Formats: sequence, structure tokens, C-alpha cells
Amino acid sequence: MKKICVLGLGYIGLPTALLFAQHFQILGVDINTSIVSSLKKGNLPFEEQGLSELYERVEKNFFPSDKVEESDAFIIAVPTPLNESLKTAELKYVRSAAEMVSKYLNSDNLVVLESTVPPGTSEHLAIPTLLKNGLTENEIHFAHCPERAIPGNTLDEIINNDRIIGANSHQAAMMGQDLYSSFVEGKIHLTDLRTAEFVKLMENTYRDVNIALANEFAQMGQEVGINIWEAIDLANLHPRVNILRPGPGVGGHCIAIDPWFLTESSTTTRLINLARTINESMPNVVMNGIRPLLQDIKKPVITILGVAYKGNVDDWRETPALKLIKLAENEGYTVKIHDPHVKTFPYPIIDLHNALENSDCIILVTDHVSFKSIDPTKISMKTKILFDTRNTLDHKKWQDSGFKVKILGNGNKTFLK
Ligand code: SAJ
Repeated sequence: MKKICVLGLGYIGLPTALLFAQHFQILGVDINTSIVSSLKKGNLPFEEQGLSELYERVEKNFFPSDKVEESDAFIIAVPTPLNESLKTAELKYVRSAAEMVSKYLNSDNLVVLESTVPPGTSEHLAIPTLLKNGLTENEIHFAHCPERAIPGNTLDEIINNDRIIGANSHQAAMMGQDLYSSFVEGKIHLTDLRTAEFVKLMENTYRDVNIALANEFAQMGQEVGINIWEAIDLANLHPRVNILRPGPGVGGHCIAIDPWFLTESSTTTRLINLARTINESMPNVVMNGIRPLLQDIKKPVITILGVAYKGNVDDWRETPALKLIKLAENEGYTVKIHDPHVKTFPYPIIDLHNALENSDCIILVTDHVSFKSIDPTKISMKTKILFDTRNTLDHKKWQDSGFKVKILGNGNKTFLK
């Protein structure tokens, strides 16, 4: 049985490792020893639909460790965070993973980089680092196979989405295709390394720009006096229009970051940076909507519902909630936070009852499905104000329960309702 070493057991590395473990012996490596030891006890480090069932099924083929060993293939799925002040990719984890692999690499092996990286990283940084053990460039079989899975539906998307594999040679491309077709049911498309890197970044940038447009429309909806949510639904009835949804900002480890990887060494981009600026300013837009609602209240207390970057996940990386909380604190508000999914966060997360007690205003930040079942008739707050940044609750029900309801992007109701 083939042995595959997966480096990085995070949101992508772990599901990928477990899917490979259906067919191969998997060494799952992470430098975080607490992740390794909890995986050894059968505890997964994060929530993801279907992951624990998969883990139980393939456990016998999956070996967590903090050390790399000789293997037939190495998959690098380590984080590539953004250096916030420079707006550039931090590639130290890719470099150190490649260094670890280089010690065990031979000319029969395949190395796959799954982490999202700026164009050129495979050729300029990853391959040269792997060469350190004395192999020549022709002896290295290298592929970039960026993940395309959406958190919350990761397994289904890793299996069923089409996959792009960029490679440094025809042989490496074939090896990559052979490996991934063990569980990928979507089509596999082959290309060169740099194109694969670029395509991945284009996908997330396209989404970011589309959301920025929706967010700009939302602000215009308020100015013009229309309900932008209805307007977007109506525009999307056009067969060639698909505007995404406004919100409190774009979070997560991908869409809020990847556009910067695309622009970091470009002098020609304008639109991409502007979209980032628009999306990053959405917590300010929310705060501008909240301020007049609380102006007559002494020492306002607000309740943030949801700090995960999007609905039904426990991931709060790059969440717009953090900026919103900071702005609210700077405004002098007391902030209480409830999120049924997020377990650890820089601010205390408290239960719903305590989060609402003595509060003046709820700001719904994350569209967790469970928030829809909150019964507004059972809520006792000091002042009943709801600001829904996701247009997700049943507003009539909340109004009927005495709440003043504001919705991001709703300048007014339509005449017919
Ligand atoms: N958001 C909106 N409005 C929308 C859609 C999303 O404000 O209409 C916000 C979300 O609330 C969230 C952020 O955008 O804060 C990003 O969420 P998302 O669901 O759009 O995307 P991610 O970051 O969870 O996953 C994306 C996906 N990329 C695309 O759809 C092009 C996924 O396929 C990628 O694999 C993933 O990034 C990644 O890892 O790159």
C-alpha cells in the first residue's frame, strides 16, 4: 500500500488526509503537538460536516505525528497567512514544510503543494527548497493542486468539485492526476504551476469583488431608499446576473486574504484593491447604522450574535466581527457576545440568555441557522433593537414582539408590502 505524508492537519489538510486514508496509508504531520495528541485520542480539532464519521472509518490507515518520514508522496497543506501590515503572503510555513520534506525526498516521489500561494511561489520558493537534499530540478516531481472546498461542506466539495493540477513536468502531472483521482469525482484539469496558482487566486478574488459590489449596492440602497435585498433578488432573475449578498464584511482565511496574494507584486491592479477596501469598511458601515439607534441611550449595551466569519462554522479567522467589536468598544458601548459554534475567541463568549440580559441592541453578524429559532417573544432586554446585517431573521415576528428592526441595506420597504 502506498504511503502518503500530509503536512498540515488544518481545515484542508485533515479532510484531505482522511479522504486519502480510504485508499492509502497516511502519515498526518503537524508541528502543533496538541493537535497530534488529540487526533491520536480520536478528537478532531474543529467541526466539519461528516468529518468525524470519516475519521472513524479510516482511523486504521491514519497515523498522526509531528515528524515527517519517507513516503511515496508528500502533500503540503500548511497555512499561508497574510502579513497584515505589508499585505503580502507569509510563506514561512511553506518553506519549513518543504525543508522537512527535502530530507526524505527521492526521485520517485511526488510533492504536492495545496496551500494557496502567490503566483511563482512553487518555482521560486518551494522547488528550490526541496532541491536542498541534492536532487536536481529534473528529478523533482512537483504539483500545485489548490483546494477549492467551502468550509461547512468541505468533504462534499473536495470530492465532487473539478480540480486544477499544475505541474513542473508531464510526469508530475500524471502522478498528481493518478493520486487525486483516488477520491476526486470531479474532473481533473492539468496545467502549468503558475497558471494553477493564478487560477486559485482568481476564483476567490472574483467572489470578493462580487461581494464588494453587493456591499456598495447595500450602501446605495440606504441612500436611495430601497430594500437592496429585494433589488438584488430581482436583478438576479436576469439570466446573466448573479450578484452576491451584502453583509458585515468578508472573513475567512481565503476570500479576505487571497486577493492580496494576487496584487502583492503587481503595479497595475486597481479594482481588486478597491474591492478589498470596500469589504474591509463594512464594519464601519454597520457601526454608522447602529450609532443613531443608540444615541439616546446612556451607556449602551450591545449583543453581538455570531462571531464566526460565516454561518454554521466555528471558524472566526479574519471575521469582520472583531473590527465591529473594537469599533463598538471605542464608541463606549459594552459588548456582550454569543456564538453557539465558536468555542475560543479573543473576547468571552457567553450563553444567549446572559448575552441578551440588560442589552439595548442585538447586532446579528453571523447567519447561523440556529439564530432563526430564537423566539423574540421570550427575550427580555432593556431596549428592544435588532440590527440584522444578513437579512436572515423573520423581521415581522421581531417587530410584532416589540423590536425596532433595522436591516443592513434596507433604505425602505417596497410599496406593495
Ligand atoms: N459572504 C458575503 N456575501 C456572500 C457570500 C459570502 O458577505 O454572498 C462572506 C461570508 O459571510 C464570509 C466571506 O464572504 O465572511 C467568505 O465566505 P464564502 O462562503 O464566500 O467563502 P469561504 O471563504 O468560506 O470559501 C471560499 C470559497 N471560494 C469560492 O467560492 C470562490 C471556497 O470554494 C474556497 O475553497 C475557499 O474560499 C478557499 O479555501 O480558498
